[in-house]
Amino acid sequence: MRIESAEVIVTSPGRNFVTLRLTTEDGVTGLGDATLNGRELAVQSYLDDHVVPLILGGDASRIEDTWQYLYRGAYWRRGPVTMAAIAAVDTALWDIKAKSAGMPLYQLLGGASRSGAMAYGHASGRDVPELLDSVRKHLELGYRAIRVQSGIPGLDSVYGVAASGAEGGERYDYEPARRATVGGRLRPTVETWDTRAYLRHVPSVFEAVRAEFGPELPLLHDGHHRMTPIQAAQLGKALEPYDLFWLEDATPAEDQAALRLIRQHTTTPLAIGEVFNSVYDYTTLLSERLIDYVRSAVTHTGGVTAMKKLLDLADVHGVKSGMHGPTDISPVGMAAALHLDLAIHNFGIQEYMQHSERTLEVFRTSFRFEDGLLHPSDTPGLGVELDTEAARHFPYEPAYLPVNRLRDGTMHDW
Ligand code: GCO
Ligand code: MG
Repeated sequence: MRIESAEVIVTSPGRNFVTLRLTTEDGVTGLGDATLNGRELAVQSYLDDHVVPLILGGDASRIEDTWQYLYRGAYWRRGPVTMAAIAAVDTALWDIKAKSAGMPLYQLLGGASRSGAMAYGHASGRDVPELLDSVRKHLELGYRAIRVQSGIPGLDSVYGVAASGAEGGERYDYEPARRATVGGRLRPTVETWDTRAYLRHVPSVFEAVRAEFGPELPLLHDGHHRMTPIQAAQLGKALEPYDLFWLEDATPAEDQAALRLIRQHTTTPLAIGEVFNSVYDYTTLLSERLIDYVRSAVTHTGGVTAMKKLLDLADVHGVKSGMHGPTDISPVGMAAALHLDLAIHNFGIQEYMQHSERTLEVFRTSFRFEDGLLHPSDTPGLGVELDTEAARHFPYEPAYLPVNRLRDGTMHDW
């Protein structure tokens, strides 16, 4: 089954997406998500200029070999751009194989291990009353687990908190990247951060949420890499009374060993890895059981093949999945995650920020969100198609994630 054609489709229905479509000589198509928020065109070029020419005419059935060819053959290994490009090819080949077999992808991955994948949504508020309303709204939407992010007194804006109300109800769900201009030039927006103010405030937020919604509701929180290890340990400890499902990205985790310090001080479960792009980013974290959930997405970690291997390694060490699922993971990437979520043994939870209606004009999905659970559907393949004509109506618009500076102007993590 030869790969006859490949198209890299960049479209911006509500936010930028990069999608690879492969078509075989007998007309079977497969899709792969290659979206890298704020750096989309780098992946488009990596695919168009350095990958597509090497796979055209190749055997679409050789998924593992194609993965190894693109990973080892490039000489330059890993990195978000490379692994997003490899992910798109790999996912598209799995889509083709499952369609050709006449079955949904999860059946090829071992069949269903559960009835559905528990999802969590993003509640946020600039203050506690707004946050509590957002939690209520997400419960009404059917979520059974909720990420809680809050404004911080003294800080104008905090990443992850919907700019609702004053900004006309703009939902954070839609898109964390922004188009902003400074002096007429496109620039990332700049947010000001104060970790001590954050650490003083967050426990009171969870005190209020628990008081309102009780002890049962699984609550998650994202630290967005902003704390030092000892600050993360301090927060993890302070949040223990509120029994979080997880504290995510508590500290920048290129320094995997830093998680040892956090682990020594707190039993709050830890989730890490949405910015990782290979299993090698996790080796210490997994072998020493320094985390409880793997946050990587299929889209950023080399595809279904690589993600399955990573999650199997995690399972050996008692670590579960918690795949990244914001709106900058396209419906194609989300569908790929859901097939893995349904099939693997060590499923934990699936992040699910619902894509906008505009996005769904371009991506025709078949996965379902019912009663707090996601199901990829039994459509053969991934179960997503891309409407090329509709995609043309939404040209690429450069947009960047915000950058984060301390009050004195020092660049900070986020
Ligand atoms: C999450 C992430 C998002 C990211 C965004 C970056 O947990 O969903 O932290 O908030 O910031 O996906 O592209
Ligand atoms: Mg996150």
